[in-house]
Parts: sequence; C-alpha cells; structure tokens
Amino acid sequence: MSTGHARIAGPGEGIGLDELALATRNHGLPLEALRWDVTPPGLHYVLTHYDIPALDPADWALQVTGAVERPLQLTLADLQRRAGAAARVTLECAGNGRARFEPRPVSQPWLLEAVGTAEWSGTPLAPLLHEAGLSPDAVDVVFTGADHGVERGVEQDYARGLPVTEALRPDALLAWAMDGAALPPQHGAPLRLVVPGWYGMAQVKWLTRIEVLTEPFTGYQNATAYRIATEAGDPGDPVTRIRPRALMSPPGFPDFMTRERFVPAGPVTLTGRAWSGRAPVTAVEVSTDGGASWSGAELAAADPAHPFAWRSWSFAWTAEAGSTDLLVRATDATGEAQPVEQRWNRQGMANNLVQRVPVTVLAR
Ligand SMILES: Nc1nc2c(c(=O)[nH]1)N[C@H]1C(S)=C(S)[C@@H](COP(=O)(O)O)O[C@H]1N2
Ligand SMILES: [Mo]
Repeated sequence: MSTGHARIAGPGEGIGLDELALATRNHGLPLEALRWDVTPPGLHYVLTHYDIPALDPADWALQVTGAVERPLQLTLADLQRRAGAAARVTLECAGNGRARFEPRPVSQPWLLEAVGTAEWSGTPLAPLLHEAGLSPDAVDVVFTGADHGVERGVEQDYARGLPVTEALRPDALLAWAMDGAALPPQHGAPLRLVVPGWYGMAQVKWLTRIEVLTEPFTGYQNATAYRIATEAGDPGDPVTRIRPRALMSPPGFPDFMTRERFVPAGPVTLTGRAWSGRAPVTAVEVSTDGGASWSGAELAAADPAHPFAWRSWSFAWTAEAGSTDLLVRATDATGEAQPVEQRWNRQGMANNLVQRVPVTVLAR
C-alpha cells in the first residue's frame, strides 16, 4: 500500500540501518569545502533514489516526444554539435535539513550538507523544444531518467515534470559536462537536466526522454513525493525553488566523534556561503551568542555572470574563552529570512532552519 508519506520516527528513535544505508550511498559536502567557489570534483553532494543505471553513451539516445510537431531522437554527438551553453549553479537537495526535523521523517537523513556548486556545460534546452515544435498548449515538460526503482510501493522510472515556462527559460540546459570534464556516472552521465534555482529533484540525471504534456504531470515524484504538507492525506504544495540559506565553514578544529568545534580565543574570521534559488540574497547575519543578538556579515557582491551560484560571506569575531553557539542566517530579496524555529512538514522538505554550530573557545 502506498501512502507517499515518509514514516515519522517515534520519540527518541535513532537513525536506523535503512537511513544509514541511504546516507552512505548519498554523501554530502564536507562543510570545510564551502571554501571553494566551485566545489572540487568528488566533494559535490550526491543523491540517487535507486541505482546508478548502466548506460553506454555509444548506444544512448535522447527522445523528444509528446505534444510536439516533430519528435526528435538525438545521439550525444548530435547534441554536442548544437550551440554550447554553460552555467555555474548551486544545487541543493530538497531533503537538506530533514534529519534536524523533530519528529524526523524517515528518509535520506541529511543534516545540512546536501549542497554543492558546479560549472555545468552542454546545450540550452529551449531551442531543442522549439525545433521539435512544442504545442502552444504545452503545460508541463516531463524529464525521465534511465534509473528504475520502487518507492512506497510504486514502481517507476525516475521522472519529473517541469512547468513549460521553466523549461523554456534561456538558462535551462542539458549538460554533458561538469567542471570541464564528462559527467561522472553518479551525476547523470551521459546527460542531465540543469534548471538553475530549483531544488535538486528537478535536475534529472541519466536523461533518456523529454515529453511535452498539455496537462499537468501527475507522476509520483511531482504528485506524491516532493510536496510540503503537514497532515497525512493533504496533497500540500509542490517543492519548487531553493529557499534562502547560509552555511558556515565550521571554525577551528573538530572532535573526531562529536564534531564539536574548538577555537583558540582571539580574533576569528567566520566564513561561509549563502544562496537562494528564488531571488538574490540580500543579507547574511551572524549570531555569536546562541541567537540572542544578530549582526550583519560582509556579503560578496552578486556576480551577474553567476546569478544562481552561492556567494561568500565573512564576519569578524573576537572569540572569548567559554562555550557558545554560532548561528548564521540569510535573507533573500523576497524579504524572507531563514527561520530560527523549525517549520515542520511530513516529507522533510525544504527545511532551511538556521545552522547552529556549538563551539568551545579555548583560553590561550
Ligand atoms: N534520474 C534521476 N535524477 C535525479 C535523481 C534520481 O534519483 N534519478 N535524484 C534527484 C535529486 S533528489 C537530487 S537532490 C539531485 C542530486 O544531483 P547530484 O547527485 O548530481 O548532486 O539529482 C536529482 N536527479
Ligand atoms: Mo534531492
């Protein structure tokens, strides 16, 4: 029986072996890697629902079908002869922050680290849809991957529908390269979709099929999985663009097991990154007293060449011996700041609760 809802962990229930199995397959960004503008290969987070499919680029082809005048079939070589395009984009999984929800929806147990920034390159999507002659009545465009599995009793190919207005954005691209090299298997080789600003679930990997629909797509990943609802049975709202978030590179040095941070007393420059998929980040604030007071951080100027890439921030802190919690929060041009109290939902989606970094400052 499929409910589409994540099971909610019981009071005090620890992370189970099923969640651990997901966590070891789907790794996050080590937060110290926030130091790079573009995440070094291998440190970008990975999220794969089923298995990485076996695809031979030599006999792989992309179908463009559905409500189009001229269905297309293109090999990788066909695609690579088309106009080129590239974009530096910060991707974040919609489940980022799930394991911090109380109670915890049981699924991939991300804390904060399901994020990364890459230079994606390939060819723009819109000209391909126009060449196929998409119907003027088009509503959604469905992107299907070669990976196959079962989720809450529903067997499926991974498929996501995207509103046609988003699919026709000039910056949506079909990417065959990441950071200047062929896509690695875990990131969708030979071809994936990149729609800047949207949470990760929209960035379909191992793409084999693009289908134009004249009505809304009702597949599992749109209608059931990626929803924001608090009540069982409530269809809720779809997960779409990335909410604002700032993260801090944890300062000082960690305890191996607890990850608690130790920082020598004195001047410390706190640094990190901030992003939003909805509107430019307008402010980053830091609290060094556990959230009692907030001060503005220095935010790097927006780079018009990379509107959907994270921006760096820094904050000068004078650390005094003792224990404290460091917090950071971003606000974007919609006016919305990250919440300091959780805004819970059943699927554990889009939890942009502020990061809290407990620190012990060592007297020197
Ligand atoms: N075909 C396919 N595409 C997919 C997924 C998947 O399981 N299958 N996972 C999605 C999710 S939930 C996320 S967060 C991103 C992760 O992209 P990455 O692994 O390249 O970081 O891929 C998306 N694209
Ligand atoms: Mo995701």
